[in-house]
Amino acid sequence: MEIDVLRSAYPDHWNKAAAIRALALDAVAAANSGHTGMPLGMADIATVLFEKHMKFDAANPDWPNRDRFIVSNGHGSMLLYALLYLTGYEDMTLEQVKNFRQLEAITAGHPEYGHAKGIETTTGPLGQGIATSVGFAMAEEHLRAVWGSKIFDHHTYVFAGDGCLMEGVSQEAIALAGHQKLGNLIVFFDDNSITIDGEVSLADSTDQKARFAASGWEVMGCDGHDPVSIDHAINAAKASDRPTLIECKTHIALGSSAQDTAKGHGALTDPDVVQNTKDAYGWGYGPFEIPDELLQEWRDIGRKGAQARAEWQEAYDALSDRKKAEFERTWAGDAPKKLAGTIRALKKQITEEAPKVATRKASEMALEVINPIMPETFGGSADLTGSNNTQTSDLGIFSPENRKGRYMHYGIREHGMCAAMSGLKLHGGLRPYGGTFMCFADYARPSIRLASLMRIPVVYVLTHDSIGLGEDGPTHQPVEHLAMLRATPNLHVFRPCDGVETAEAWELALGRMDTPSVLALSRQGLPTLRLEHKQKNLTASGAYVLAEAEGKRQAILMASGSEVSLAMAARDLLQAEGIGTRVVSMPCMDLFAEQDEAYRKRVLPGGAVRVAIEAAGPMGWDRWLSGERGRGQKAGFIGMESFGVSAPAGDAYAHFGITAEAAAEKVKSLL
Ligand SMILES: Cc1ncc(C[n+]2csc(CCOP(=O)(O)OP(=O)(O)O)c2C)c(N)n1
Repeated sequence: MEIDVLRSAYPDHWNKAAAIRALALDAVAAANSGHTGMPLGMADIATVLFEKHMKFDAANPDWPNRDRFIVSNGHGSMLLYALLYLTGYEDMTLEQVKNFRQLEAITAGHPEYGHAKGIETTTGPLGQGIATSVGFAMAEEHLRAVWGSKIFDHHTYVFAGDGCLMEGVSQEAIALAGHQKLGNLIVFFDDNSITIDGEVSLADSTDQKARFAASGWEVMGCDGHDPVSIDHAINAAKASDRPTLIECKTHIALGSSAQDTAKGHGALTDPDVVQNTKDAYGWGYGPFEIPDELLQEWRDIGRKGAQARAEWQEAYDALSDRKKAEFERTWAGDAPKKLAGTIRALKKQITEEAPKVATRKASEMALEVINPIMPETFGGSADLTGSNNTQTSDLGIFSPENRKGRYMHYGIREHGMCAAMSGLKLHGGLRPYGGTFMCFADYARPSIRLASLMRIPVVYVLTHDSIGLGEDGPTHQPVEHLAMLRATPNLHVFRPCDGVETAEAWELALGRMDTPSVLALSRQGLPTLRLEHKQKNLTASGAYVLAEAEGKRQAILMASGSEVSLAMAARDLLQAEGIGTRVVSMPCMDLFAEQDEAYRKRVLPGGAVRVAIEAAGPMGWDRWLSGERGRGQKAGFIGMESFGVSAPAGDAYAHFGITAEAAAEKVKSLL
C-alpha cells in the first residue's frame, strides 16, 4: 500500500508507527551513524505486535511469563530502543535515545543484553538472534510442562532480515525449532529484498517459505505495512501448534528518498532527507519530540499487560512455599545449598577409589550426582552423547511428546546448540550445558563469543581435548582451541587433570553466576592425582601446588589436564637425580590470573627453572613462563607446534615429544 493510503486508512496506527520512525530518524542523524532503514521498514509490524499481541508490562520488565521480543536483525536496534522508550520502560529514557551509540549510553550500536530491561539478548552478528530464540522457545515449553501453564505460557517473537536467514546458523535453528514443534515461536521475516551490497537477488534466490515449510514450520505472508494484514497473520501464527514464519513484504527506509535501495539500509543523516521523510509521514514535530497524547497512547500499550501480570502473581502466590522457594532459587540462578556437600562427597569417593578414568567420564560421574539435585540443569549434545558423556540416567529426553525431558539431542548442529543454550539461560530458570568435540568449538564460536559478551553462565562440555584422542587424527585434534577459548574475555576455560578437579570445575561452573565455562575434557583415561581429600575447592584458585619439591626447589613444572600426570612423572625422574621439582596444576588460567599477587607468588616464586607441559600450542603460557617472576632464558614449553597426527594416543604423544622424559630433559638443559 502507498503511504498516503495507509495514513488515511489507519490514522491511529500510522501515527504510532510514525513515532518509532521519527525517533529512529532523529537518533541515527544525531549519532551520524546507525541503521535507519530497518526501523522505518518494520515499524508497522512492531506497532501491531506491541499494541495487539505482546504480553508485557513495562513497569515489570522481569516478569517471568512475559512474551520475549528478539531483534535478530540487531542493526535495527533503534527500533527496539524506540519501542522501549515509547512503552515506558524505566531504563530507556529519552536522554538515552538521544545518546544513541555514544560512550556509556545503554543505546549501543547493537542491542546489548544487560544494558536495559527489554533487551532479551545481544544481537548484531546476523543469525544469532533467531538461533538464540530457539532456546527461549524451548525453555518456555519445558518450564510450562514443569510449572504449569498458569506460570509459563508465552510466545517468543523474532524480527529477522535477509541477513539472518542467509547465515548458515539459521538453518540449524530452523531445523531444530521445526523438529521440536516449537509452536510458541513466531518469526517475522523482513522481506525487503535489500541487503548492503544491493538487491538480495545478487546473492540469493532461496524460496524462504519453502525452506521453512520443509523444516516443519507453518508459513504465511502478510503486507508488512498494512496493520490489518499483519494482525491477521499474527493471529493465525498464534493458533498454530508449529513454529511460524510470517514473510512480511516491506519497504526498507519507507518514505525516504532511499526507499527500496541499499542506500536505505544504513544511516540516513542528511537533514533534508530526514526532513523530507518526516514530511512524507505527515510528522510535524521537532527532533525527538513525541506529542503528549501520542506518547500516552504508547504508554497505555506499555501498561496493558499489568492485569495479566497481576493474575500471574496470584497464581504464583498460590504455589506452595516450597515451590516458591525453588522457583526463586532457580530464577536467580543460584546453585542449591546441597551442591557443595554433594561435590565434596564425590571428591572424597574419587580420592579413596583413585580410579583411572578419562575426565569426560569423570564429568559424567559429577553430572550423575549434580542433575538429581539441580532440576534446572538442561543437558544435551550435538550428536556425541556417548562420547561427551553428557547424559545421565534421570534426565529424560526433551521432545514434543516429553516436554519435561531435560536432555536435548541437538543433532549435528554445534552452532545452533550453543545459540539455543544461550536462549535457555537468558529465558531464566534453567542451567544449560551441552557437549561436542573440542575441535568443533570452531563451529560454535560465534555463539560462545556472544555468551561470553553477555556473561551468561552456560557450560560447554568440550571433550576429546588434545592429540590424546588418538586415531581420529588431526582433523579432530584441537591444537589452537585452548588459546582461542582462553583469549575470549569473560570465558572460563577449565582443563581438569583428574576426577577430583573435574568435580571441582563443575561446582565452579554451576556456582558462579557471571561467566560461561568451558570444560576441556580428555578422551583418554587419566590417573587420579589428588590422592589426599581436601574439602576446599582447589580449582577455584586456577592453579595450585600439586606436589612440592623435595630438597632445594630448582624447577617448577606446570601443566593442565592430561599433561599433569606427565609433569608428575617428570618430577619423579628429576627428584631421582636430586633436582627438587614442584608441580603446579593449572586447571584454569583465567581464575589464576584473578588471584592476588601474593597467592600467585606463592605458587610461582622466582628463581626456579619453569617448564610448562600442554598438548596444545604454546600461546597463552608466556605469562606463567616468562612473566610473574619467571625468566625467558630459564623457561621452556613442551607441547605442539603443528597440527596433530592420526595414531594411537601414546604414539602421538611420543611422536611430538610430549613425554615425561622430554620434560625432565628440558628442565636439565635450562638449569
Ligand atoms: C554475521 C554478520 N555478518 C555481516 C554483518 C554485517 N551486516 C550488517 S547488516 C547486513 C545486511 C543485512 O541485510 P538484511 O538482513 O536484509 O537487513 P536490511 O538491509 O533489511 O536492514 C550485513 C551484511 C553482520 N552484522 N553480521
